[in-house]
Order: sequence, then structure tokens, then C-alpha cells
Amino acid sequence: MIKAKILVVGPCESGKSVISNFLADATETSGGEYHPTQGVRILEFESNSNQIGARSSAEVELWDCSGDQKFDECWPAIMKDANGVVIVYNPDVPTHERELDMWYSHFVVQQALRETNCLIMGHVKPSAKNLTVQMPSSMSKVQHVQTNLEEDAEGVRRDFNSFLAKLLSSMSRKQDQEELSIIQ
Ligand SMILES: Nc1nc2c(ncn2[C@@H]2O[C@H](COP(=O)(O)OP(=O)(O)O)[C@@H](O)[C@H]2O)c(=O)[nH]1
Ligand SMILES: [Mg+2]
Repeated sequence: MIKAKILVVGPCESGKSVISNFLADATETSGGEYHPTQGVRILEFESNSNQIGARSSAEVELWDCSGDQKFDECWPAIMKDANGVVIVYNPDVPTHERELDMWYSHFVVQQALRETNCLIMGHVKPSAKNLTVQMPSSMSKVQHVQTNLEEDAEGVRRDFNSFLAKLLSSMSRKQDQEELSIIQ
């Protein structure tokens, strides 16, 4: 089975750990209190979702990273061999908007990943007021979804699965090309 390493990055307290737990079906034990992630947490799960016309059965490794930039020394190790990146931010926090470019440039552009290997989640918490954020022009081609676990949890899973399906098909195309180039 194909294995995908997907990083979940973005500003502190945007909801990266909550979303990662939800996608991996891990039980939430924090009881609403905020526990900042130290460095990185790795969640593994198998995905068998049925996206039309695309293969999406895979082993997924979600790397739920800390939003604290004091861990930036670990970033090269974390990024090694990553296939995809999910950037989570809170549209209600103005500083998050300014941070987006930094996360995108470090984790996507500098890793030579393509726009299609990245998904941006504007994660809406129950108290949210501001829901629309203008993406920096450098990220205008990246898929941007709004996630709301309280009101539409299955929508979050659907968005992630359709991103995963696209990611897997691009990974298997790349694998086929590499195999072909070995034979030739
Ligand atoms: N009620 C509710 N709380 C949330 C939601 N998403 C995040 N939170 C809370 O926001 C805080 C930060 O979330 P967390 O996932 O730990 O942020 P991270 O720093 O990006 O990993 C935590 O206290 C969560 O309980 C949500 O969808 N609903
Ligand atoms: Mg966290």
C-alpha cells in the first residue's frame, strides 16, 4: 500500500492538533484545555475513502507540528520526504494571515512541492466572527477550504479525502515515471 507523509503546520492555536486527531480518529483527551504540541506528534491511520475515479487507499502519516517557531531547528528533519502539507490557520486572528506566507514558503516552496501538494484550511472555531481572508498572491493557486468541526465535521473529512486522493494520484504517477526511467 502506498504511504503518504503529510505535514500539518501553521500558527499556534489554530486547531492543527484538533483537526489531526479528528482525521486520524484519535480520541481527544485535552478536555478543551489548550496543550501546545511540543515539536511534533505523528498520527498514523489507514484511509479507504472512495473518491470517484481516484485511488485513495493509503497509509497516512500525519505529522502534527508545533506552531512555535522555536522548534525550527527540527524543521528539516520533519520535512524530509514529506509528500503533502496542510496549513491550518484561524481566520479570526489577524496575525495568522500574515504568518501564512512564512509557512507556505518554508514547507512548500522551499521543499519544491507543488501547489497541488498543499491544502490550506481556514479553521473556524465556534466563536468565529471573521470568516473570509484574502490569500497572499503567492498562494492564490493553492486549494483553500473552510473547516468547521462543530457544524460540518464530515465536510472536513471530505475536503481532506479529496486532497488526499489528488495527492496519491500524483504520487503514483511520479512512482510510475521513476520505474519507467529505470527500465529505459
Ligand atoms: N470547541 C472547539 N475548540 C477548538 C476547535 N478547534 C480548536 N479548538 C480549541 O482551540 C485550542 C487550540 O487547538 P489546537 O488544535 O491545540 O491548536 P494547535 O496549536 O494548532 O495544535 C484548543 O484549546 C482547542 O480545544 C473546534 O473546532 N471547536
Ligand atoms: Mg498542536
